Amino acid sequence: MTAITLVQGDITRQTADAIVNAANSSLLGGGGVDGAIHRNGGPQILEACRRLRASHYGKGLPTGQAVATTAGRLDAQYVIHTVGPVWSATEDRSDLLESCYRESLRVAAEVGARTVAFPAISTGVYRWPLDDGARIAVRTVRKHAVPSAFDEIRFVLFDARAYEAFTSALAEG
Ligand code: AR6
Repeated sequence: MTAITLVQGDITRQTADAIVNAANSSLLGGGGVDGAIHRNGGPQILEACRRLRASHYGKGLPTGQAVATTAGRLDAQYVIHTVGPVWSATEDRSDLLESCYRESLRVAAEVGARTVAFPAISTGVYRWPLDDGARIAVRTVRKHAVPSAFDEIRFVLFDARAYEAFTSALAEG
């Protein structure tokens, strides 16, 4: 069985096999989770991202996809970078947000990460409404976390509001 757990705090302080980054297509850093991961994980992560840009991802990582690098100084083996969609009031981009969770889990299983920490992708700079983002996250992880592949999928929520949104989404069953 895979446990789905919730923690309030800074994702860069977590111990896990893989920590998921809410990145942007450039893979070269930004604010929010991305900024904290590069700041606290150190320059090895950026070096690995630059190599990815010079090889497989010349045009950047497309929205909804995921890729793993070293976790540098973080207490993890891997950072899995994924690019969430920017919220749109006129276009339903839910499939892309779902894809972020699904593809991150696929990459995690590929590298053998059994404990994976996720932030609430797209709910910060990209302005996705928290309750809806939480529902999509929980639903997608429930659907795609293969029980034999994962021990724990942990959502790490920065503040009380996000923690409550994920608590409700989990309770909705
Ligand atoms: N630990 C856990 N959660 C955090 C942390 C942290 N250290 N910092 C922020 N959050 P965001 P996005 C929460 O903006 O919306 C970057 O510039 C935050 O409160 O990190 O996918 C990238 O480079 C929110 O609930 O990611 C992209 O350009 C959630 O994490 C863009 O932002 C996600 O907020 C991606 O935007």
